[in-house]
Amino acid sequence: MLTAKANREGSVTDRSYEPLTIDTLAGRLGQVPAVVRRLGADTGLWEVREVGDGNLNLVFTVRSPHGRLIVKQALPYVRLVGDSWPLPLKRAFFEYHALIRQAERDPGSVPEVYHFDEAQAIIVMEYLTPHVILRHKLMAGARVEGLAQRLGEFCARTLFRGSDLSMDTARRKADAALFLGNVELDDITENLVFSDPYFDAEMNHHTPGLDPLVKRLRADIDLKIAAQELKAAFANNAETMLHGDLHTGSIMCTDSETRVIDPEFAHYGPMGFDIGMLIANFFMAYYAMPGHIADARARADYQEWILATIAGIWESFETEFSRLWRTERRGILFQASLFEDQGDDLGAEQALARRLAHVWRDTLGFAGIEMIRRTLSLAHIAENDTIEDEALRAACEGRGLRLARILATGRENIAGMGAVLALAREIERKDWT
Ligand code: SR1
Ligand code: MG
Repeated sequence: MLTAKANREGSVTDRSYEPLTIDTLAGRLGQVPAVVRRLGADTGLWEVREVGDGNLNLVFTVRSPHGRLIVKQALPYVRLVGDSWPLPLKRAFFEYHALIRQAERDPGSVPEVYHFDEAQAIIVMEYLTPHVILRHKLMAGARVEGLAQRLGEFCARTLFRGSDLSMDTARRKADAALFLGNVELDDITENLVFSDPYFDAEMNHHTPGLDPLVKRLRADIDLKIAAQELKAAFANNAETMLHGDLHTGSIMCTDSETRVIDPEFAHYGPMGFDIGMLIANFFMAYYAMPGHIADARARADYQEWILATIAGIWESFETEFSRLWRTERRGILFQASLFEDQGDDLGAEQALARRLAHVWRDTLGFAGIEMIRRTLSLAHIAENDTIEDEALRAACEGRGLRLARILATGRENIAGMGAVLALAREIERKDWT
């Protein structure tokens, strides 16, 4: 049983953990000042809906004539699988701590947190409207203005400002220690992302038409070594606080505004992990388009928009990261005392170029690994899952797997985004059936 704990507003949760329901939510949160301030005290006017469609948690929308908000509550098990897979509630604690850090490091990028109750694993936060999950927009062939720039900036600001390049030793060590506690979610990533796809793991599933390709990938020694080297980087290279699950289901957009949600997998790891996972999900959407846009011309236009978005994310990341390097590098690594303070601006620029090259290689590798796991492991993507024609789905997923293998194993030798996009287009043009 969980014990009572002080929540963020200093009031006390005097009951042991209990999942909320649409019927109990108003009674349970009707006394919480931060909630009442936004919805009003008359809970009879609150309209509660359960809207969670993610893999892990309960998510409610609550509206009243006065306002609206989101209530997210962790369940003690993996929602996608059921209570046979227990999962600790403390992931809400890590999500809360990640959200407040992201809000500080990139203001306006994440929903505002109104209230956190650790014992109940509840986060009450801003209701983003009329935002929808980016993955759904991609399936509908919708464009989002400024998407690439915003996502690149989010990556640069959160990854730079959570790292040794920005933080002092005491803060950096305290944060790394705090997020080290997110053990069970790290364990999910370490297994589902880096290991399960490469053997016949229990929860794996894939489209039957991929059988021959899957067999080849599981016998591919270079690929398995690449996956394990990247797993070592994820587990050992505590470069910064990552979002940890930065796919297109963790992003909400209007036609022109972008926000990032759901950082419960927050983890101190390599910068390229977030960027790689992000662009992997765009590449998979690119290959899934034959299942979503029938008109060849419209499809090709939209696919080019997706590729331009991928290129734009990296470009925006590089630009903003470089700006932060030149203006905010006050942490424990690459101190100005060794470079600019000695008049060695060139040295600082060389070091920056080397850091960016390192992040680029990791980004490509993690992008490949993410595409493979979203096709062969437990958690797939809606863009592919909703393609009913199995042969077509296998063709789309197969193209993604081909690009993925090249990115993961060839990450040291792919010079720039132009080469990656050319490869992506070449694979898309071929009929692999
Ligand atoms: C059991 S959780 C499966 C996946 O869902 C989350 O969104 C993460 O991506 C995780 O790997
Ligand atoms: Mg999530």
